[in-house]
Amino acid sequence: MKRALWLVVVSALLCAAPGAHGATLTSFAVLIGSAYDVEYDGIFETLRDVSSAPEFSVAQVGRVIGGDNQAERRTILEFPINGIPVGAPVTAATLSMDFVSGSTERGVYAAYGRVGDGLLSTADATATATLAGAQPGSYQLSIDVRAFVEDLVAGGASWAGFTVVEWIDDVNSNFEVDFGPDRPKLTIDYVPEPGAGAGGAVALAALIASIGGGRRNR
Ligand SMILES: [Ca+2]
Ligand SMILES: [Ca+2]
Repeated sequence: MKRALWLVVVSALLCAAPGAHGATLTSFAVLIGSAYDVEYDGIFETLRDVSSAPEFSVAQVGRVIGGDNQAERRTILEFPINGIPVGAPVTAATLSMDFVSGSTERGVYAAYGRVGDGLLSTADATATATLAGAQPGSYQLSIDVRAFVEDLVAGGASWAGFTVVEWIDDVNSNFEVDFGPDRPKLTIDYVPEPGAGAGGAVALAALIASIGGGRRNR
């Protein structure tokens, strides 16, 4: 769990990137899991938590029919977004994943959104009521999830949850879960409200001071 805490701190620090009129939060996935439905019966009975995977590791998403490795695999991601003031307008939000192997040039990837809770569960795998965005397969997946994230921010959510599904049979793809820049991430551009923005900056400065970091603003 040390690494998870570290990611929370890094995610918070990275939010200090104000543009001319807005700010950007880059939140790396703190929680990453793969849920498995071996019998294709819609019940995801197995959950693999790869949030603290080694230096370089991969997780899978996809649906394999036949062969020795059958299962439908769905990816569960949760990102902390509590650095954004409640109700701030969101001008852009992108869910990024870096695929390293598989059938990513054939599939279509759908990201279903949900309010996160800071926990991985098999129930997250079937939380597909809200389609946040979709994109044809690519090794560099960048799904536009702006409208969904704006709703989350309006509702004061602390975590953004996504369940990623590959929409084609007989494929499976591996994406990177490394603790580097290619870890799944959620990038959010938002406009701080006049009051809330200042409060956020003060809170961030307090956080930096509390960990003895001291980053200098130019
Ligand atoms: Ca099953
Ligand atoms: Ca969850």
